[in-house]
Amino acid sequence: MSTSDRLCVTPPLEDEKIKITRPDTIAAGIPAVVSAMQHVFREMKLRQCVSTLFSVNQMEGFDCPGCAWPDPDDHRSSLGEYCENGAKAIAEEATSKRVEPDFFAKHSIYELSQWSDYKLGKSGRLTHPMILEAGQEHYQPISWEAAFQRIAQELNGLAHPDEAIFYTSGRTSNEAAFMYQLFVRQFGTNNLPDCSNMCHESSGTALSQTVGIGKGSVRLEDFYLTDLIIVIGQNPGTNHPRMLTALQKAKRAGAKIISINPLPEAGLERFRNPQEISGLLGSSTPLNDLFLQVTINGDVPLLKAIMCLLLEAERQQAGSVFDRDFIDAHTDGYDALIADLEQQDVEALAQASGVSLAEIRKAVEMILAGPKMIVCWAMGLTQHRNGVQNIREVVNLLLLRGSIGKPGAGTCPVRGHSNVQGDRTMGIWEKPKPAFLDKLAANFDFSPPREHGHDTVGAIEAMANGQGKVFFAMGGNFLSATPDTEYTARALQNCNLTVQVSTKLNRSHLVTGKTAIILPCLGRTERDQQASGPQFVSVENSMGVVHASRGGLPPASPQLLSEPAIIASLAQATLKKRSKVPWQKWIDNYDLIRDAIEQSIPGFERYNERVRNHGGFYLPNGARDGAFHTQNGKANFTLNPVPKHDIKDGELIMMTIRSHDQFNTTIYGLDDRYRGIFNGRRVILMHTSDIQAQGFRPGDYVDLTSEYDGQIRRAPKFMIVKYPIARGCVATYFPEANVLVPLQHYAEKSRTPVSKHVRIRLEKS
Ligand SMILES: Nc1nc2c(c(=O)[nH]1)N[C@H]1C(S)=C(S)[C@@H](COP(=O)(O)OP(=O)(O)OC[C@H]3O[C@@H](n4cnc5c(=O)[nH]c(N)nc54)[C@H](O)[C@@H]3O)O[C@H]1N2
Ligand SMILES: Nc1nc2c(c(=O)[nH]1)N[C@H]1C(S)=C(S)[C@@H](COP(=O)(O)OP(=O)(O)OC[C@H]3O[C@@H](n4cnc5c(=O)[nH]c(N)nc54)[C@H](O)[C@@H]3O)O[C@H]1N2
Ligand SMILES: [Mo]
Repeated sequence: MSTSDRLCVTPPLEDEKIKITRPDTIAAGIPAVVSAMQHVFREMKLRQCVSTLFSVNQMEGFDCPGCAWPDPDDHRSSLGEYCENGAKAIAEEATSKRVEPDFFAKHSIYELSQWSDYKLGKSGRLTHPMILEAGQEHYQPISWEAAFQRIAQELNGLAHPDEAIFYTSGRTSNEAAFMYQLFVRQFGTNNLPDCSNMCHESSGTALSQTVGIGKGSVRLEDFYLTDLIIVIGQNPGTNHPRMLTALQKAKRAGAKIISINPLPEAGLERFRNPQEISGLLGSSTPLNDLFLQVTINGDVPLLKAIMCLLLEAERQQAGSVFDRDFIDAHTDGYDALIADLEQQDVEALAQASGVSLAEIRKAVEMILAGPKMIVCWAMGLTQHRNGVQNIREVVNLLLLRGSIGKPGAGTCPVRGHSNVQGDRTMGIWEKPKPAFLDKLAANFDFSPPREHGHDTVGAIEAMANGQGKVFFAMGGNFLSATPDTEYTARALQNCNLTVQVSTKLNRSHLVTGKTAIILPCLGRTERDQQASGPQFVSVENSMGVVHASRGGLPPASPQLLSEPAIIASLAQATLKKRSKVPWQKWIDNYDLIRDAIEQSIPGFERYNERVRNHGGFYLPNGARDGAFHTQNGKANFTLNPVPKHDIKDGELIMMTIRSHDQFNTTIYGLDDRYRGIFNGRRVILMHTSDIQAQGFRPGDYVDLTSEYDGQIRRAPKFMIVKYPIARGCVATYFPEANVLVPLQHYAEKSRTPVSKHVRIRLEKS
């Protein structure tokens, strides 16, 4: 379906007056504060702004609904542990604008689908449960009770529970996530795809196999003890701005930083800390000591080249480079790795990586300068066909240096959504471990389904071929976040019922199953009042700290229910006497949910007591302590071949990335300040020589096509922007370019879509 049809399934084309300036080389500082304040004051009343911004990420406050970067265990800035993009996330949720029933009476879904994602989001907070009856064009109000009955009826009418799919986005609290997976399993399915499938699934898969835990191993303190931080495939200046403060502190403590990226990202060049007076006055800290401009997906050859050169140095002086004691005592597969490295041709590796051997030698020198190293990464490594291998190669490097399981060293996959890690800990997973299911069976007296469920790709396929009939989403924007938008739209439209638990309007509310329901819920910033008094929820950050989050604002509407309350009501309506869980009691007092979590999941001993401690508590982490809970009890070296790409003449490699003014599919604004792109999003960043070679000029408009398995996908009208990106590589924004990402191409083993590696061609628009 194209944008000219009645229902627009992709972000519509608009007349954008795009302005281009030189990319920034300094992140944050005054412009960040100004930008944050503009967003906040546009959305919120002044009185609320001040108290809300001051309580973000404070010990007694709420967890920032932005990213999952951890808060300092001890000292927290009195300004609020705040950052520009955190402030935007808060303004987005705490907006004073409302989407009430008369909004839907006025605007049909067809009309709304012609609105940009930006305009949809800016309409305000959803206030009432709404239903779109089959064949209708307008949502109408429905009572909560009637909504739960309709969903229950549809679910109970299915031939098999596996015909229902239950998606989760990563903002859901631990309490809501635990209840949700329990309800879904009591209903009878493991169809629990989540945003993690599109995000750090490759990290979880690789780390579980190699070091025995699918999470990172470092704490924030390790940044201040380390010799070297490698930031690879990640753009912290935009996506984890508070990480820049940690990098600055690390540098002041003597660490060096290498960044590896096809783009020179401003956030890694220099940083003005907006929380320091000197930063506001203009003094900036250089962060990067070395920038390696790798080609898209050139990371395996680059890391291999580094290891080959390390091996060379080790050969010159045995024991001086590799940590043999650690390797002998704690690892498996060393000899095979060395044999593999010996087969490699370093020149060819450098060539494949796009980085010169001279630059790679500089990196090797920096690695050799100290024994402790941390590697941080995000979507630049995970969203590739060889995403799992990318991360296993990172682990190989750390293991050779014995740089894990000790202070100042280890793995740091930087998580995306603020509780995506906690949701997985709570059992949101389509492939649950038998031991976890055994616990649920014993504690809640039922037989959980044992067969694995659908992940995100599997869920889209199931809906497309008619096996998935009910789609329920706990948050998120499934249509726009997943690949192959037009195919996914048809899959969703194939369902009998789609239900979205949401705070804000998005395209998934408009492109729906035959019947659609919106259940509006409380956000992080809001007070959650239940029978026993005000409640708090808890979340787990990127470094495995579980802590409380308490909202302080009055709810956006008196109609809103909390996510736990929605799940409890739905579970009661659907399962009736089939469930022995005291759903209502859990809602009256969330401590009882936490007691149930404590009984079911290791690491949550004395949950209610410890979550009330300042700053919360750390979950156990074997890799952090040097204990590798893999099948063989060792940390495992792995062999990861250099990926081969069949790039045809004229094709470019496209990565889909985030602008500075978005949170995934939520568009805060139309600027990408650090990259010097203003007032528009349909741009394609290209190297000047590629622009020339393709016969275009900066400012020209092109249509993008991708061809996979004989099918051509098309995204019209992108403006060419000259940018210092690696040659042969281009960048566009997600979700505008998602139509080009083929559903059937995903990472081996983790099935994460290849959103950072799409072969495309350009045509004059
Ligand atoms: N403000 C804001 N914060 C966010 C989000 C947001 O949208 N907005 N999203 C949240 C979520 S869910 C997530 S997962 C994270 C995402 O955080 P990031 O992973 O930082 O986000 P991306 O924009 O996808 O950027 C990926 C980076 O990888 C680089 N890259 C792409 N391909 C390759 C490659 O092949 N090799 C290497 N070495 N680098 C590559 C890109 O140039 C880019 O700098 O951020 C979270 N925080
Ligand atoms: N091409 C391409 N595609 C990608 C990516 C990419 O880099 N490139 N990145 C992928 C990644 S890393 C991720 S994590 C996914 C993200 O996928 P999702 O998590 O599905 O998408 P979001 O845009 O984060 O979801 C935003 C919606 O969540 C709802 N929401 C916000 N707060 C709350 C809340 O507190 N409760 C509830 N119930 N709802 C809430 C709002 O209605 C909002 O419209 O996208 C993936 N898709
Ligand atoms: Mo993510």
